[in-house]
Amino acid sequence: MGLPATFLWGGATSAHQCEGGWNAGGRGPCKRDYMTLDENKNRLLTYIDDAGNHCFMPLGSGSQLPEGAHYAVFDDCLYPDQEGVQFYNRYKEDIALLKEMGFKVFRMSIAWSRLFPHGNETEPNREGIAFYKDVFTELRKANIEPLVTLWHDDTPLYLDEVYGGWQNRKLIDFFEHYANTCFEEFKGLVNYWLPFNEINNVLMFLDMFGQDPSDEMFQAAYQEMHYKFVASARAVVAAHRADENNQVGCMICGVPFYPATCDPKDIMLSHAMWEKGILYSSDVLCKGEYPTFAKRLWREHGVQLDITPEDLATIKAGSVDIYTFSYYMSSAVTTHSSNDIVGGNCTTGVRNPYLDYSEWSWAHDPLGLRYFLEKVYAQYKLPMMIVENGLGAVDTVEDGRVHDSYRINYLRDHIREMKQAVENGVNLIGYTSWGCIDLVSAGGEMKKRYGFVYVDRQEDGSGTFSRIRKDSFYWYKKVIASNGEDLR
Ligand code: P53
Repeated sequence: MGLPATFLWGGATSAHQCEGGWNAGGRGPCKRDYMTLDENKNRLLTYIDDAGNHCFMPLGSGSQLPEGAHYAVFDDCLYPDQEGVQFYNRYKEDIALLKEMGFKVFRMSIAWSRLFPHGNETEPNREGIAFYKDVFTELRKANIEPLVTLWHDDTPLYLDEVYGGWQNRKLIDFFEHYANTCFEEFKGLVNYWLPFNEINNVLMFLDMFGQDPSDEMFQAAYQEMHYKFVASARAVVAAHRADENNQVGCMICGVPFYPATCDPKDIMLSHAMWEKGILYSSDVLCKGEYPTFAKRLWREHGVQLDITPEDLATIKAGSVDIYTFSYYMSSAVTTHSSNDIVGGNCTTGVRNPYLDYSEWSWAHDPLGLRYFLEKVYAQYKLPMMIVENGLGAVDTVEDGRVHDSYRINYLRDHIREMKQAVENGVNLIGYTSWGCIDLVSAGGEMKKRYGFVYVDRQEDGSGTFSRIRKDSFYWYKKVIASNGEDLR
């Protein structure tokens, strides 16, 4: 049967991880601009307190400056996101490379603070609008469809500091105005939109990586997500109003949970993780209503939500058109004690003895992708798109070449299973692998690379930013040209 001829092959990025130009063109700052790494790779924000001391604090959604302090850049620290991989200056060269691979779609995000430096202005920064118009036009010229995320972990700093970020209901209005501006300004250039990246993470990651998260942390997570759900729904309504060709997706971090044993308690635990981590958000975004188990989840942590009848009506009116998600790995969970916890920068759960793990302890599990696709499709029956997938690995340049067979193997295995899911009836419309051009990882590391294109930017901040086609570049080009038939 194979994939439909219209299948959207491509790759994905986010503004703060690739653009750079953090203070160019009138852009306002966001927290990630002040993020540096310590020797243990902990992500820290740098600031000066009211006594003039240089201080550090962990990056987190709740991190708030002490009274009288301000964020500051220190000369002896490195800030990977400030320069990214200089997409801001090199986008023409980059888009030419994507075109050479035959990309049909390119996922990127708009930096909110490039359009609204504080996040709450009435009039957008025209230089920011002009930049994205140029990028979208360049993509269109290359016959590449833009797929645009509006929020990818980069709330304008001002909104975080003055309003307390997504704990504040006012953010919904600011976001709606920002989204509307995008739909109006980029009308005719962009038709695929994702309001929020990995909206479920706030909650799912508390269970996956939180060390004994408190009820207050759950309260904050559920509240933040509720405001984002309403903001997403308003964006969906506005997108459809602005242009009937607009299609809007949810964006779920897709982690399939497996019971680590056949103990019914483990089956129920993995079931509960699906509910809380995946289905809770997916139901709200795709069905337009909170699932029946939501009340139980709130009760578990004594959560009291600020949630109005108008919010629920908005959510109902603004469900998404496409189920979009990222997939990197599965997670095995158990009620039994186990010392074999998976480390790495993000997954807890126990080590799955049937799987191999990457250098960052992420499981290599292509069947998990198929499982996620088939299970979720049966649930929502919406067209689906995989908008992130890939292998973060260390690459070495030898005589100007990068032989990344490990990456080709990972992608090939996942594309095979994705095709199986399509054979099984899943309506899958596209696939964009993550970090198609090397970019700064979410953990702030440069050496964790995903790209088909190598960027000469090193962990210590050295490098020329020049681009090199990796072996996977030529491989992916063939995959696209054959519409996924030639995976050799
Ligand atoms: P990095 C964890 C687990 C799954 C998805 O991640 C995740 C994360 C965050 O670390 O986030 C997405 O760079 C996210 C991207 C991110 C990408 O996965 O840590 O949308 O911004 O870069 C890969 O290897």
